[in-house]
Amino acid sequence: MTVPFSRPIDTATGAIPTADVVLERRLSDLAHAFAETPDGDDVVYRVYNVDVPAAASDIPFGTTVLLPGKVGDEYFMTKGHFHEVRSRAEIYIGFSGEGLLLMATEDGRHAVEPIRPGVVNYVPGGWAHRSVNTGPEPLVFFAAYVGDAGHDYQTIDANGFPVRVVEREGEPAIVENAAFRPS
Ligand code: PAN
Ligand code: ZN
Repeated sequence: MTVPFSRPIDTATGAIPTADVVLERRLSDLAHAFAETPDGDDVVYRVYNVDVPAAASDIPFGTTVLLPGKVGDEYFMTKGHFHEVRSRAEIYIGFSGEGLLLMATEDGRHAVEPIRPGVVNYVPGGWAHRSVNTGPEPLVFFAAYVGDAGHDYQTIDANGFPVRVVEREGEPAIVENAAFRPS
């Protein structure tokens, strides 16, 4: 049985000093995600996770620190995933920076919501989710989800997202992803 606990989070930097897992994703981990082939192997994002049991009765949570940058005209983004158990929902809360949350269903519907300080995003079951940093500072957000959700990265690796976020005349623009293949 999980006992009550608290964990401090630095909401400016996103760091959870007592995180159980700290993941680092580099350009090489996202090689096929961008339209263009990335140069070099910069860090794109870090994830700080606090482990609780992977059960429907628990709520794992953590932060993501998505660095500013672009590959060609496409902004840095996370790999993106469906939850293995498709019905499992998630919430994001923006802490600092500015970005977009792309969401998509397997049959190709999509939605785009802002990630910014003080805004809560609700990701319903069945919607893949990928965050994109459209600003000059790190995008920092908190995430919490149903414990038995699991993470399916393969479907996004294979199909992509229906849209991409690119810079056009200094502003973020949502464009169709020519490489997208619905399941
Ligand atoms: C988030 C993501 C995190 C990193 O905690 O896992 O932002 O993105 P990827 O997992 O797509 O690399 C979440 O949605 N958890 O379920
Ligand atoms: Zn998720």
